[in-house]
Amino acid sequence: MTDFSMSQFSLKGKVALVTGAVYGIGFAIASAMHEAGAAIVFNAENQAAVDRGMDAYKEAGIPARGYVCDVTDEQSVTRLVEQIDREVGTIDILVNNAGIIKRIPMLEMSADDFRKVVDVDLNGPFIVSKAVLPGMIKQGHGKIINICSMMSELGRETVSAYAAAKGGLKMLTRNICSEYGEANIQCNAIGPGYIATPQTAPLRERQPDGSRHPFDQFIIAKTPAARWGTTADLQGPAVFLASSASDFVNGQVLYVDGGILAYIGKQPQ
Ligand code: NAP
Ligand code: GCO
Repeated sequence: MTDFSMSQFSLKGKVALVTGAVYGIGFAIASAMHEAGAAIVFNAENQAAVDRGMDAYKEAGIPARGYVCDVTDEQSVTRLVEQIDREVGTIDILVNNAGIIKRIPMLEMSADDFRKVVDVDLNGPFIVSKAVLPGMIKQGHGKIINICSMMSELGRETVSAYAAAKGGLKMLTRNICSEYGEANIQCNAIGPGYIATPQTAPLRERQPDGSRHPFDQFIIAKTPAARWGTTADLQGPAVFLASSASDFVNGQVLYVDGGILAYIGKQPQ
């Protein structure tokens, strides 16, 4: 007789902070965690973005709380965590979702642009994790989920800063696991493939003649599933990594990529 129960996937009674979860992948993950029983809190850089998010969660019937906070601003993040602790409770689940990308050939990219991408995509997760960990350690458990990328494993033209940051985020994931696993903290990552969100919209734009964007065709050929991912494809994996069903999973990157990393790519017809 097994002790297994589907309740292992429940997030009931948990507080989940999803950074930058106004729309896109973060909003989808927050929605799934709500469905699994978690109380949802999110942040955005400004009040207008928070308001947009609150409208979206209200329309979805999700009682989320939104806070203004730039993940790169350590003092603002400290205030955010203190405010959530007072108003909602200790954060049990952190999803480091907020991120940016700048697609610029390296030789044309300024050091300032490089720093901005690394600041949001790598320093941000460090800053927020550092602020959230003490509460998790005090309560004896915590889940951190970093949103990595295909670029945690692969490079491509024009995304040097993003790839460097997402590669670093994979190693930050492993290091948080290493330092705090004994405190019953599980830190894992999700590595989405190519997902249809505003961030990848430029790569999917129809051409003037109505044909598919060359990069769109490229990704279809590189993906065994022969499609772009949707934010819904990430919801189950996120709930799994946030739940007690994954308590012995630590330091891992779960690639949700339709098989891209396993596939050499469809040969041209
Ligand atoms: P997105 O549509 O661009 O959304 C990113 C969110 O992060 C936006 O709400 C953005 O706010 C917010 N954000 C940016 N900088 C911030 C900061 N300093 N502080 C707080 N919030 C900030 O991106 P997405 O496609 O949903 O991707 C979400 C995450 O998944 C990112 O980390 C991305 O790198 C990663 N990812 C995406 C894909 C994909 O194919 N889409 C694949 C792999 C990984 P604003 O709207 O105000 O800019
Ligand atoms: C790009 C894309 C990718 C995706 C994602 C893939 O320009 O190559 O934006 O970086 O956002 O990270 O996993």
